[in-house]
Amino acid sequence: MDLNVIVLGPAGSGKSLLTENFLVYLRDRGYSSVAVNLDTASPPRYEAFRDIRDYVKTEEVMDRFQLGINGALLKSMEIAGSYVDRLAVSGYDFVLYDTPGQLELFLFSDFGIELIERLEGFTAGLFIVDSSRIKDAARFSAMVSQSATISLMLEIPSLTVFNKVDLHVPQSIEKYRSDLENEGVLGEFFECLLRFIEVTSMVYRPVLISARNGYGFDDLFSALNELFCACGDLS
Ligand SMILES: Nc1nc2c(ncn2[C@@H]2O[C@H](COP(=O)(O)OP(=O)(O)OP(=O)(O)O)[C@@H](O)[C@H]2O)c(=O)[nH]1
Ligand SMILES: [Mg+2]
Repeated sequence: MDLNVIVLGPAGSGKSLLTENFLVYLRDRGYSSVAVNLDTASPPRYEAFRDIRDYVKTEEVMDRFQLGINGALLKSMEIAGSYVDRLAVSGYDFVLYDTPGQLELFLFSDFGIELIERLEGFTAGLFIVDSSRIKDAARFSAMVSQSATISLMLEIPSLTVFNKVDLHVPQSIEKYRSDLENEGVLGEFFECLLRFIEVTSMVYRPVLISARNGYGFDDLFSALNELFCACGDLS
C-alpha cells in the first residue's frame, strides 16, 4: 500500500512514543508496518527498521567537529543527507518516520525535503501537539499555524494530532473560534488559517489521542484514511 507517515512536532510532544505504540496498533490489525528513526540525537526505544544513528550520532558530531548541541544537530542533518537513500523505505503498508525533537531540523533542512521526494506511494504528516501546553486560543492558533507551515514547506497533507489527552483535553475549535471572534486581527488570522488548512490538508479535524494508552488510535487511523482517500479505502 506504501503509505508514509511523517511524525513531526515540538520537542517532547510524544512523537517517539506514538511511533512505538501506533506501530503495534497497525501490526495488530494486520498491516505490514515498520518504523524509521530520523532523530540523530536519541536511540529509539522501539525496534527501528532503519535508524539514522547507524550513520550519524549527534554526540559523536559534537566531539568530532567541536560543536555545541545546536550546531551539532544541524551538522548531523547535513551529514545524514548522504544517507537519504538508505533511510527511505518502501514495500510496506505503513512506514512511520519519527523525526527529531527540533521541528525546524526536519522542516528547513534539505534532508527532510529530499527524504520526502524520495518516498514512494503516499505521504502525510502528523503534527503532534502536547495538549497540556494548549492553554488558550492564542497558543492554539500558534500550533495550527505550525501545522500549516508543515503542509506548506513539505508539500504534504498534514493532520494536527492532540496528544496526551490522558493528562489534558483541549477545548473544541468552535470554542476557540468564539473566544477569538472579537479579538480583531488574531480572530481574522485564525479564520484564514482554518481556511488554509482546509484547502491544503483536504481534511481538517483535530484528532485527540493518548500515545501512552492508545486512546483515539481508531480515530487517528480513520483520519489518515480520509487523508489518503484518493488512493482508496485502507480497511
Ligand atoms: N501522559 C502521557 N505522556 C506522554 C504521552 N505521549 C508521550 N508522553 C511522554 O512525554 C515524554 C516525551 O515523549 P516522547 O515520545 O519522547 O516525545 P518526542 O516528541 O519523541 O520527544 P523528542 O524526540 O525528545 O522531541 C515522555 O516522557 C513520554 O512518556 C501521552 O499520550 N500521555
Ligand atoms: Mg523522539
